[in-house]
Amino acid sequence: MHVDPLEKKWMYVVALITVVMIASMTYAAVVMNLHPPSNVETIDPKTLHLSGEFAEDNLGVTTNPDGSVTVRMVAARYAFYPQLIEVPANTPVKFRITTPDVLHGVHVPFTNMSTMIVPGYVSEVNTQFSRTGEALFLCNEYCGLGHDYMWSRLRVLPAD
Ligand SMILES: [Cu+2]
Repeated sequence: MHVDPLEKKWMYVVALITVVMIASMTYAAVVMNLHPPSNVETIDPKTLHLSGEFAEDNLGVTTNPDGSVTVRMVAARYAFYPQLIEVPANTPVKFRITTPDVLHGVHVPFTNMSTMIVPGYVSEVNTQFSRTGEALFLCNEYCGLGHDYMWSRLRVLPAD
């Protein structure tokens, strides 16, 4: 089979790009331990606000016996509840977020805190914030007409 030399060159370029991409993904997964959040835990979106972990009284920041922090939140059109989260810096933080209505997302700019929030599932993200100060907690999945106004605040306080 005849392959044009120019075409052959581009085949090598494409093969090289593919190898570089697969190598960088493998490096990120194995060496840097970067994985997409993958927590398969289901919840009934129709009743989550009535009782259990995501009832209104249980939302917010809880300090665990080992000093780490768990944050429980509900994302609903068009806000995150609670509206202000205060967490200590340099402390492991576990976010547990769910939604009673449609697909949402959450993203805190300049950090690795980012996940999708899918109805029927509990999204869980483990992270840690090193910089103190205030950041925005933004919805990054289009969820309806009020999506642009869907955000709350995250305040990172000095650890002591
Ligand atoms: Cu949204």
